Amino acid sequence: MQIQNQSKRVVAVHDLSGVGRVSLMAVIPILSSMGFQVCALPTAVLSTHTQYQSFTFLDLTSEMQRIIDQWKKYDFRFDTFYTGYLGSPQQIRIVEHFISDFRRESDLVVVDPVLGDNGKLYKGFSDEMVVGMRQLIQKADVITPNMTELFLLLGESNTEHVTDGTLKQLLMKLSEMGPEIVIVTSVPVMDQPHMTSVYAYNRCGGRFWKVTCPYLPAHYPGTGDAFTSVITGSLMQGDSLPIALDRASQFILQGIRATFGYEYNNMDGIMLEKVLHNLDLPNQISSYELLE
Ligand code: PXL
Repeated sequence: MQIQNQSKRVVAVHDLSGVGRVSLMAVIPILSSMGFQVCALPTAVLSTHTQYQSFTFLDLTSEMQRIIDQWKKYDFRFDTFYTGYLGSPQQIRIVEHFISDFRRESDLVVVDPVLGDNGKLYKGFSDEMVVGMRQLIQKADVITPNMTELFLLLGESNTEHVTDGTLKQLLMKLSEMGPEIVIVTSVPVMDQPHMTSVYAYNRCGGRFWKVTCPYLPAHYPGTGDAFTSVITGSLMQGDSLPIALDRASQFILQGIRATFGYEYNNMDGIMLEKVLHNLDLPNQISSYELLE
């Protein structure tokens, strides 16, 4: 028997923004700290993320296909496919083909459908991206939209406050489009402006989960990328869905707390390097709830 004790491999399809701790600059340290080999398929190189006033943007669409073709020659295998910020509808199609071509039945596909936030599409994105993303999530096992992305994917208009009952319906509707697990982040808590929730639905078993965390009044880009990276690592290491939710929510809270006390430009993201070591520890607190 050959002992299979190598690190699991995750291919990360995200942009590389030099400054701001988003996308690959968050994904690589987090998943490496959790003990996985990260293989990067960069979608673009930017000077900073797009929430800075100006930035450079080098589109890598044609290079992506060349990289994939080389990987095919070497017959590389990945245990997990994890996609985030994609630069164009054409890139979405390349990634769809890449996943169809390389994935084996037991592999995990995580799609963070990065489209927008605070009710708006990100700069440079059009409705065509939304249409493309609806296609891509059909291939996913797990998706992690925020509230804005949830409504965009469903083609419904943003509603400020949704009840638990409505949110459950929305999660089930998204899951019917393909993914077995749907996790929605940054859900406001009614009458509690200092709290925020994450809701999740697992179609296998039909259960809904919720984790509620304190909300600090600051916006940091990249928290979505860090959240989904911890979810991905946690599922790769065999954690249950509610444990993965706990782990990811607590990591983000630790990151925000580590950063919030400094006089600081929030555009620089959360200080991941101060909290990465926490990923090695067992879960300290359990806060998940089963939604009845
Ligand atoms: O964190 C999402 C993200 C990823 N990549 C780029 C971004 C953003 C959000 O602003 O601009 C380039």
